[in-house]
Amino acid sequence: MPSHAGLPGVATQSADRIILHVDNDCFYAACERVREPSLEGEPVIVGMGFQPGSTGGVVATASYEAREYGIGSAQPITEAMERLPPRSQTEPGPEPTGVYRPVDMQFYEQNATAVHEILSDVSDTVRRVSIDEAYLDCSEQIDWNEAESFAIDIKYRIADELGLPVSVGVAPNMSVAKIASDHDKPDGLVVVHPKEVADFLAPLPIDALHGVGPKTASLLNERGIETVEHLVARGQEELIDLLGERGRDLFYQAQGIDSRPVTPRGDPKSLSRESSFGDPVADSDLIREKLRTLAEAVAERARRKGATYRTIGIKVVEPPFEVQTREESLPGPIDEPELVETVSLDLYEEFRGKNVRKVGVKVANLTFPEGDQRRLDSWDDGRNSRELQYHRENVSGAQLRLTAFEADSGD
Ligand code: DCP
Ligand code: MG
Repeated sequence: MPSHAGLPGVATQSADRIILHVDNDCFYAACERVREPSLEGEPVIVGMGFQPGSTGGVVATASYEAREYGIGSAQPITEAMERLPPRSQTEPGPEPTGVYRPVDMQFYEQNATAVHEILSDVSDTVRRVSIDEAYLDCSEQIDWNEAESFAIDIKYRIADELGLPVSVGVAPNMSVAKIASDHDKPDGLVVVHPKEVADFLAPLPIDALHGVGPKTASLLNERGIETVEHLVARGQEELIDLLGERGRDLFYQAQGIDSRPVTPRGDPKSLSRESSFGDPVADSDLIREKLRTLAEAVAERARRKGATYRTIGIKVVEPPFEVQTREESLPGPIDEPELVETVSLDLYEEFRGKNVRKVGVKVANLTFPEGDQRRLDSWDDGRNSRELQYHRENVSGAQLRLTAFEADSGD
């Protein structure tokens, strides 16, 4: 097993993890805006059990403009309409009004799936936990100094491709990442570096902690516990006396301790690693060197996971956010680090001379043959000895083509 010590960002300890929590802003209302862009900037209220022309149902969500009027999830529509009367198409008046829409679950699910597809494309370790939120473990894809730019790219891509705003929290574990994504909504991005966890949490009101609703908050407030710092200061025993086992959970959460792994469902679709330059560069030697390092890291990770790949790709980000991807399909699944490097460098040729902010390498179309490691020079299924030969052929300019010959050794 090759050692991965020294590869940048390859985390070996849980403290090094880079976890993202991605949560859509006013999700159902934002989906209504996708369908009806004129609702941008308007107070939009989506009602569960609501029908146009009626006053029934409860608020599923409200856009941030509507929240300004005290409208929020779980409120009866009648109450919301007292605060913001429904807008009339025919007689728009001077008073502020709200736009009310019924829930359309099928449409929201479609949008949620599209968000999830983007997240699964940018990260191999994604766990969707509700219709509009997911955790990503990007420890092996980026370094901490890339975290902010990585999150910006995700936000930009979801906004650009789907027209949906998200808030992202980045932290060394799931619970702090969730608190961080909530911290600056909407369109938020909060990065909490491992060393900043305690300082970030200390001044927050206790209802910033996951699972602290109005009841628990007032119970704690009555005892003089208003901030996370106060909660930690009381110690575990007092919190357990007050809240039972939940007190213990809160005590850990308040200290930013959470070792839960992000457990994706199913195998990853791709493995990638990316790295940005401090300032954009055009120096192809520098860029090629970075691609080599990334290719090595990605191929190493694939091998460690027992994955073979049929596609090798690169990503080149030109300033400010222009993401370009190129990929090459292989005729069969392989585990061949040198080819990852060669193909990545060949794909880069097209961008030679261009100013580049960030590059990435990816292997995709993964299969997990469970120990049956495929190498370029041997293809042994135990019964037939086969040889897989790859012939590289320069077709035109930088275009690289790979062809495979599967030669039966004869039986
Ligand atoms: N939802 C609901 N009823 C609730 C809470 C939420 O039907 N009581 C639905 C509507 C939300 C979606 O779930 O759009 C996602 O829930 P969130 O808690 O993430 O709320 P939003 O995405 O609407 O707002 P935020 O910007 O606070 O995340
Ligand atoms: Mg949300």
